Amino acid sequence: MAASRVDLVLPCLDEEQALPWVLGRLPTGVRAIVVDNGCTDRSAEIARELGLLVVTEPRRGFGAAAHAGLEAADAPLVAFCDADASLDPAELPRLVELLEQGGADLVLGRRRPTIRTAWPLHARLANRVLAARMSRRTGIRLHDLGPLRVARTADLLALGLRDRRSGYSLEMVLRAAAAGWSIREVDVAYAPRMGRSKVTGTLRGTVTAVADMSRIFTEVSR
Ligand SMILES: Nc1nc2c(ncn2[C@@H]2O[C@H](COP(=O)(O)OP(=O)(O)OP(=O)(O)O)[C@@H](O)[C@H]2O)c(=O)[nH]1
Ligand SMILES: [Mg+2]
Repeated sequence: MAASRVDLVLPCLDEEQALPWVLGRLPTGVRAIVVDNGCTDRSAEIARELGLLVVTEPRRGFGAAAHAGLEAADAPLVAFCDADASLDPAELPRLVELLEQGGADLVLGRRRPTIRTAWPLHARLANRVLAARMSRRTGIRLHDLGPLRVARTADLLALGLRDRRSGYSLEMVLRAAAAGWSIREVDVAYAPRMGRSKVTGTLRGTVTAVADMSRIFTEVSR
């Protein structure tokens, strides 16, 4: 990959335990944009000490953080990755290659758990139901929501994503498909997160995610 072809958005809510590993895994040509979503730990300091770009987004929510990162991106391609060390940024070049050479417009990392405990059963089942619904809606066979993903920055901004909570990733897939984008999947490793779980490991996180995603299916027209 050429220098700084990809800006990698890392939405971050108290990930000081995971961040050093994640930031040590950046491939050449990838610039990290750490979005501080109201961290009360040392996440933002860790990123600043490494000389990285830190964007502050005080409005809570995965979508608010991810979108603030997208708006700060200026490389031709933008990628997203959880900052909890469950996904490995070193796998990004394969996604980028498929986008650039395979004619895809959005490449999603299909999570393949490294060990059983990486992906709790209820979360895996919920994701399977979600993937089936996404496939039916988009007409594209999809297996995973794909939190590690890459697309063209300008095109993504033009999609006009509106969700600022847990529906953001789904809205991106549905609006991309509705705009006629080619969406492809690549297998990526999924390891147990470092630090405290916020979504799949908590009742509140799971309920919010299900509610937000159901709303997105209703709101985004075919
Ligand atoms: N859940 C959540 N995550 C946020 C928020 N803002 C930023 N993030 C970051 O978004 C990424 C994804 O969130 P995770 O908490 O890993 O969500 P998940 O992978 O669905 O579930 P767990 O890993 O089980 O918590 C992480 O890097 C978070 O730090 C927010 O308001 N809520
Ligand atoms: Mg996670």
